[in-house]
Amino acid sequence: MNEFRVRYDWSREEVAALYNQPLLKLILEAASVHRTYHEPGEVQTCMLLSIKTGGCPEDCAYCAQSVHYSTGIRPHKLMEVSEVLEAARQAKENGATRFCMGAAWREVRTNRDFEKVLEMIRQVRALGLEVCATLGMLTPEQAQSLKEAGLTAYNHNLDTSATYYNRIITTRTYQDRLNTLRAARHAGLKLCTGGILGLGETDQDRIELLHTLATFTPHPESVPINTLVPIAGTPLEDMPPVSIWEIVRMIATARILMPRTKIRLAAGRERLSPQEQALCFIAGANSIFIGEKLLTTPNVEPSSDRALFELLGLKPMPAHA
Ligand code: SAM
Ligand code: DTB
Ligand code: SF4
Repeated sequence: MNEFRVRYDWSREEVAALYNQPLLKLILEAASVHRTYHEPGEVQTCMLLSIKTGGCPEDCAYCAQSVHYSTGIRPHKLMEVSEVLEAARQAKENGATRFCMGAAWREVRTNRDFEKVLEMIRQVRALGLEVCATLGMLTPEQAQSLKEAGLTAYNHNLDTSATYYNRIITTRTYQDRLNTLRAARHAGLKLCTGGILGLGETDQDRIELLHTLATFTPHPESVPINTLVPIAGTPLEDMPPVSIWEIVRMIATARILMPRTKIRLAAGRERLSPQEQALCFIAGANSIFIGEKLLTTPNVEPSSDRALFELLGLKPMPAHA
């Protein structure tokens, strides 16, 4: 029995106390938890593909793909199964162990497009990759179909606290989000759900989000920590960048609260130096998005990531670890 027990009964006060610790103490504690539960040299490598881009009816204030803002992205209807399979093959060749497909949908409709997505999942899974999808809201039946097609995990971010949520999105509720997560879990899918820093939220909101995530029983299998990629034309285009110290504080607290979870240093990594990224790995991050592009914005250059892995002695975590 180690001293860092996996707990689901964290109180808001306990989360706040961890979060507000002196930073170095917090990092060191997180690093100890990390070493207890994970192989510190392994980082999960996920490749994202936007299988349907733009034209989304939701009004998420950070998003390039909402119809409510003119952001200048090129919309694209659902891709063909063969194109997606080719991208997945390349992802595997480039060292990815998880392939994540994103669609700019408010919710899944049970129609021919959904059938196509199920076929994409079957074919990508047959390559030996973990498959994740993020398609908006799901019914329990749709979640079940995704599971049967071989989906590993479903991504559906809570983004921020329940309190701050309606300042960022007005076209759905926090409870809608929680319902989809419940449907996904009930179908036996792993959960990938996290947030975004830099939406104008307070420390209190971050603590509230961490508390919500850390009291999921069991914990989400992965928690992406994104920092806002500001998109011209959206209401949040002029938000100031989030400091590395805030990112590290968020990652370290998440690591202590959810010892077994993969904590992903997600969007916004492009802005961080190798030193800053190393600090995030020390604080417990053990998953990243690789590849040239996220959904609509550039990611870290693959050659820089190869150099970073070489420099820090990191290797990709095997699929289904
Ligand atoms: N439409 C689906 C949904 O919202 O669940 C799936 C795609 S959506 C783009 C996936 C997630 O990407 C969002 O929940 C949000 O957390 C993240 N995201 C989108 N735009 C972002 C941005 N500009 N900066 C950081 N994260 C972003
Ligand atoms: C997640 O947490 N971040 C990813 C993925 N899950 C779907 C998306 C990041 C999007 C960044 C902005 C863009 O490229 O449009
Ligand atoms: Fe649509 Fe998802 Fe973008 Fe919100 S985050 S506007 S739901 S694509």
